[in-house]
Amino acid sequence: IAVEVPPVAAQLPADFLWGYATAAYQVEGSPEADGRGLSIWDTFSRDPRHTEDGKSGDIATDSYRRWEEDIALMKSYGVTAYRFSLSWSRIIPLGGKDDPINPAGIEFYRKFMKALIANGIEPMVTLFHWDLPQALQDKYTGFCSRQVVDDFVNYAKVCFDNFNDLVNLWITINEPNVYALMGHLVGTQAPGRSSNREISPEGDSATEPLIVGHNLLISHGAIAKLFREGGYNLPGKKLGIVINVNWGEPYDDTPESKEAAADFMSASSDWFAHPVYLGDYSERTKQVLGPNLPTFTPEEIELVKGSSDFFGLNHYTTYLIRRPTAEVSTTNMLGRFMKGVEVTVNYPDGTEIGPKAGLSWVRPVAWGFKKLLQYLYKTYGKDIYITENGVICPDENKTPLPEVLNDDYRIKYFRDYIDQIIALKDTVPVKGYIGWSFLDNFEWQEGYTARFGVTYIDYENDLKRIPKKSAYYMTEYMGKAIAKK
Ligand code: GBH
Repeated sequence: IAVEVPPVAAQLPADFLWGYATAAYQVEGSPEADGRGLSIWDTFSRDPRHTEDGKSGDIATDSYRRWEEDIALMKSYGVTAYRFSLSWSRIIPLGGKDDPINPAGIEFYRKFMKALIANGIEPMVTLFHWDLPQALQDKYTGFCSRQVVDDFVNYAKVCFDNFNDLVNLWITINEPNVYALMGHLVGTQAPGRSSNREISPEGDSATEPLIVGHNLLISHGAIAKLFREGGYNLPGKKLGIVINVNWGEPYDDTPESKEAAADFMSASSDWFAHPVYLGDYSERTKQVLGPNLPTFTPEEIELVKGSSDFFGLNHYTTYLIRRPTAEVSTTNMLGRFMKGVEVTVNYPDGTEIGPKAGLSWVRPVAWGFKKLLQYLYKTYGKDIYITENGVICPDENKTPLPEVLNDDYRIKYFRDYIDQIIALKDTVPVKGYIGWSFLDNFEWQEGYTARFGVTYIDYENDLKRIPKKSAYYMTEYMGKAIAKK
């Protein structure tokens, strides 16, 4: 595929990290290979009612077996980093601190990381991207219980002991806010607990997401303490958390909409970022999330405060925020969660905030990204890594080969978003940009029907990897935009 990239000056620093992300359960497959234990995503997605196409991640993109081919492809893209996650139940099949370690799991990830490094690609490693060992869910309801903290810290220690010589950038948790809400309020992601669901309601969604969030925060704090006090925090190494934050723009100029938007931001970023960067839940978060929000002890406030070396940001889109009205009913994850916040994509005059994409929640709105970056730096004062950003083209799933490879819509999205980073380069320190995703993959509740990759996966033809036009474009564009070493 031929791409035309306009001339661009090298404006990003030579050490700017650039690459793509995936997560273990979304790409690996081979759920039973080499002693791996089951995770809550195996259990959840093997029930065909839980995914759009009725399929599980049993095969995914088969990356557990095709890792050499994947690394070669990545190298051809010219990336300097790859963000991926470790499968907890490959490393400790039953998950707990007294359970045996699986040497084959460790061996796999070591050879994988060594191969990345040998190809000039920096591993950016997430410990937990949602695939909790099923045994821990069964034993004490997973993150609903405080017991998870010791098991999570033990798993982190096993990872630090075995991989720290190969890893400079550690991420503890991917999107704790999404895990808590989708798994324990909406119930459309594992462990699928929701008292709001019509089919088999489980748990108490008024309290559980908040308890899960709390236990995730304490786990993160305890892991950061281990990292720093256990001698792992050597020069050049960093550890942080990744939060999913969309920008909430006031729907109109009224004070009500402005307050609603501030509430939205508070419950999306402050909920996790305030304890981590500033200490404790913010007053506004306490108000918006209400009396079910657990309280930290003074020791826990200190444990969690300052526990992330950077702000890891997964960002996809922007919403318009107003106070609720009778005629609009909110289906959005956060809108369901917060009283007094209505999430919409239509302005008062009916025009839309951005063009439709291949999934309803992910409209491109690059100016919202710019406002968000300014807001996050002003509020939390940390270096930012973009750890996920991406989109699906309209009807991408219904478009056949070879037209599907012409993903100009994705190219425009990436360009517009990266251009915001360049525009802010002297005022907001963004240290890296990781696109979602390297490959089309198992998109959780959407199954294989939502294709976020710069690489097309031909599910009908032995999972063949075919670079989309965006892959070629990004290689050219980032190759020019990042200064040479
Ligand atoms: C990320 O989540 C994940 O980290 C990644 O694994 C995933 O593949 C990728 O993005 C693409 O989805 O019910 O209308 O509120 C993104 C955060 C939050 C986006 C939940 C979809 C549900 C839409 N997700 N949200 S709604």
